[in-house]
This record gives sequence, structure tokens and C-alpha cells, in this order.
Amino acid sequence: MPGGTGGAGGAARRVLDEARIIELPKIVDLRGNLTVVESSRHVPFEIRRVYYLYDVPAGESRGGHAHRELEQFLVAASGSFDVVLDDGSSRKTVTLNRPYLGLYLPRLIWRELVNFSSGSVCLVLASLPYDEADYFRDYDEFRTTVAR
Ligand code: T46
Repeated sequence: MPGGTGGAGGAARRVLDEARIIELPKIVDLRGNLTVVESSRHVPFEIRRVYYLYDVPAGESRGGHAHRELEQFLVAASGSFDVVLDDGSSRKTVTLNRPYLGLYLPRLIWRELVNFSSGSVCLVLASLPYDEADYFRDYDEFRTTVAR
């Protein structure tokens, strides 16, 4: 991710604050625990797509982009990783390491996933089908757009 400014608040700051941890139901059982996610109930959008990242080699990162409309919910279904978030003026890092805690990401947040532990799995619930046109893959373009 390019160098950030950690700058002042304003509207862009509030976008970053919308990114938050949501605790999911955890049904404890001697046979093993169970966590459930229902569309528009436990996450604040209708789930239209599910994908997952796994077998991430040590030292590799994922993401490095933002979305125009897509909302997502990230869960460390196994292991752990860090999510570096940037709304164009502020930056924060969230560690995911519990399968019952997910990170809600609204639109217009630049994200990078780093520090994957061995064997980790990142489960992603998404509000829209895959669409390459929804991506900002250039940080300067993203920053210019959100500054408007
Ligand atoms: C995000 C992080 C956590 C598809 O064909 N369908 C899909 O649903 C997705 C997500 C990707 N792809 C293809 C597009 C690329 O050719 O898979 C390839 C890798 O995609 P990408 O570079 O976007 O993968 P990541 O892991 O860098 O990013 C993905 C999501 O795109 C992104 O929204 O937040 O996971």
C-alpha cells in the first residue's frame, strides 16, 4: 500500500469508522463450536457471493484495492491475518483471529491483507457478484475520487 498521510477527519474519516468488527453467534458444543451468518441479519447487506483465500504463502499479501459499490465481510475462518484499511485520509489495522468475529467493510475502503498465519483461511461474504469494473486498483485514482 502506498504511504498514507494519517490526515485529518471530515467525511472520509467517517467512512473508515464504518468499518467495524461484528461478533457472530457462537454455539458452543462439546462436539465442536458452530458459528452462523444469515444474510441481512448478522451482516448489514444481502449476501450475493462467497469466496475464500487459502494456502497463502508466508509473507504474501492480498487485496491492495478498493471497491466503488461492494460491501464485504471478512472472517478468519482459520488462523489469523491483519487487514490494513485506508479511506484516503486515515488508516487503521485490524487483526482477525477468531472464527466468530468478522470485519464489515463498507464501500470506498482501500484494503490490504497481510501477515497470514500458516494454514489460515479468509472467508469473504460479498454484497455483489464479481465485477472488475467495481475495483479501484490504482491508489492515486482512489484517493482523488474520495477526496472530491
Ligand atoms: C478483497 C480481498 C479480501 C474472480 O474471478 N471472482 C471473484 O469473486 C474474486 C474475488 C476474484 N476473481 C478473480 C479475479 C482475479 O483474476 O481472481 C483473481 C484474484 O482476484 P483479486 O486480485 O481481486 O484477489 P485478492 O485476494 O487480492 O482480493 C480479493 C477481493 O477481490 C477483494 O475484494 O477485499 O480478496
